[in-house]
Amino acid sequence: MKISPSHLFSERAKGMKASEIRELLKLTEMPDIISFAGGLPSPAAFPVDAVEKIVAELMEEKGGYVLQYGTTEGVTALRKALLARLRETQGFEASMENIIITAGSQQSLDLVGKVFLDPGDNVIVGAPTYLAATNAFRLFQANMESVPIEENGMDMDYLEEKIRQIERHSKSIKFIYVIPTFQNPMGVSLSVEGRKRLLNIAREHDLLILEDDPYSELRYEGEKLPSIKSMDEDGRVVYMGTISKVLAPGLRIAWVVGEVDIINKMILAKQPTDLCTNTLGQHIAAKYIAEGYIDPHIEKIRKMYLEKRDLMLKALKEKMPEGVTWTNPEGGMFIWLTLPEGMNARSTLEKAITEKVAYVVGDAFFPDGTGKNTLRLNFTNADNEKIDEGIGRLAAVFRREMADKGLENI
Ligand code: PMP
Ligand code: G9A
Repeated sequence: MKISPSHLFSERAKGMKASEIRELLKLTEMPDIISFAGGLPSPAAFPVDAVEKIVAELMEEKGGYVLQYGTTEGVTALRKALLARLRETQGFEASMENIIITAGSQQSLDLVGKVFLDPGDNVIVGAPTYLAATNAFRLFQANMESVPIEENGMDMDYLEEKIRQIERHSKSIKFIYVIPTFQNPMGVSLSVEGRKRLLNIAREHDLLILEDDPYSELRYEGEKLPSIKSMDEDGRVVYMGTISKVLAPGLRIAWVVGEVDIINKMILAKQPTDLCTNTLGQHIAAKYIAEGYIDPHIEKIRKMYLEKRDLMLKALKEKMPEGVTWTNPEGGMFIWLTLPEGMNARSTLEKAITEKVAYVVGDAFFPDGTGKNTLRLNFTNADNEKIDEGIGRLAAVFRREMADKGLENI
């Protein structure tokens, strides 16, 4: 007879829950489903030929060296190439001791959790926010306190009040987690004024800001916004970037830039996890950036994704029933839909899946489980010719449900 190990699991393990995105990924890998679910790049956006050439060159030039273990902080050539690029694209200077390479921003979130969070600590996040970030912080038994996200990003008045409220109860807040540009899941961005105010609030209350920035280079229109890190005068911003959305998530390469003491703790936290990030992937990324492949590539995928975004917005406009509203993102990968009050995006998802189209339910992104009538659509992954078809199927599901609930005349 096999043992039942449940009584042996740690308190931490008992609280774990599956990512709704990861669960859906299994389903949406089925070939006949049109998936607007996972935040996946288009497979057509991967630079297969350039990577093939780079790998051949690396083997020729460096041989087994690129297959060896590396340091925990990451390959020197990649850290140098990234620092130069961050200076150019994000407007901040940092030194080699300020950067660590991680196995994806997901690992960066986990390491931040390991380094900063004790059970019962409070973390301030958006409502909604990236669900795998809150899952990562919850693993350290932290408590999520949420602040509404609006058209211009996090509501700063609400944030100030929320912090005061928590401090009145003498509770510890460790950091504010934000995705300031083309936020996941809503696609909205925090305004310049909002960024300045966020920094002032963090300064006043002596909090860290965790700036998660996978999407800022995927801008299709509008004015570029400064990174919060570029305005940080006292080292309270921990900046996280990744190549997942602009090059390839399969390489699992990302970085954290922050004060030396923070980076050193993250190095220590990473050692027991995986010793180092995959060396070959780091060398590929380093060459891809240092040899100038990256900019023309991003230019190319911006055009590709702009077209996809516009196809989805057009289809939504043409097909969605009255009463359904959505965001109009200037970049990134997501459009956020709000169904009429009284609708439940979880029950419509079941119906959508029978119609072979998928999205991620909105309530999964709300730390308190609200947002039942919301959902997230990814527009970068599906083939262009499938976007219109998929939105048509979704619109039919919503229209039927609204009729069943007597909500069609909103
Ligand atoms: N943060 C945000 C906001 C994301 O959207 C994602 C991926 N969807 C990640 C972190 C993780 O990215 P990766 O681990 O691929 O770098
Ligand atoms: O595949 C993943 O889990 C990454 C995608 C994230 C997202 O859909 O936001």
